[in-house]
Amino acid sequence: MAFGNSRGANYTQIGFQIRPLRRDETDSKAVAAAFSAAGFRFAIVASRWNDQIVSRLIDGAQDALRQQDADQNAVKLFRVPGSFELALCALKAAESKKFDAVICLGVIIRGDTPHFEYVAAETARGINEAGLKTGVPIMFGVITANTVDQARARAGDKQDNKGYEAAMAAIEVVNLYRKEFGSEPRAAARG
Ligand code: DLZ
Repeated sequence: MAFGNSRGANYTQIGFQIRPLRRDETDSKAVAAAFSAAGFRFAIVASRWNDQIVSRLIDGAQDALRQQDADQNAVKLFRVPGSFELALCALKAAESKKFDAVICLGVIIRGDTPHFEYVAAETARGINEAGLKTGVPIMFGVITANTVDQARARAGDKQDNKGYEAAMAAIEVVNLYRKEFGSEPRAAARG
């Protein structure tokens, strides 16, 4: 997203990173096109564990997609029991060739047992593997936190919402891949 400062310079926010716009990015039409969700199809895969917080991540992701002009009916939501189940559902969504990107959302909160480490590590590994295997971008919108309060703080509004952040990242990469590599990720996965 591009914006100006008091001296009139243009900056862009990519996720949480803010940097000056490159010359080729200063045309506002080009910036808007690079962050347009129009014409792309997205799957959101969300877990039901810690549902109150996950629901806020879903809202954040849907807000971002709407704000960036995703087409009506271009976003499909899948629910799975826990974060451990995100990767396989994301893989199946990616393999279906119906989506340009998959956005995984979950909340894993550290308990008193080592379970957290297993669930968090395997969730991250599985999601990464599903993306690499299919060539479809799969976003990691999973909060891993020590406490419920920490998790809630990452499920706030806009940039403070990991679902919003993951959806913006999805929009950025589908545009990047289409522009730089000529074909949509969905098509690349067919081979
Ligand atoms: C079992 C479990 C635990 C202890 N904690 C979480 C959690 O904090 N967040 C989450 O999304 N899921 C948790 N789960 C459930 C696992 O992800 C998974 O659904 C079950 O182990 C069944 O495979």
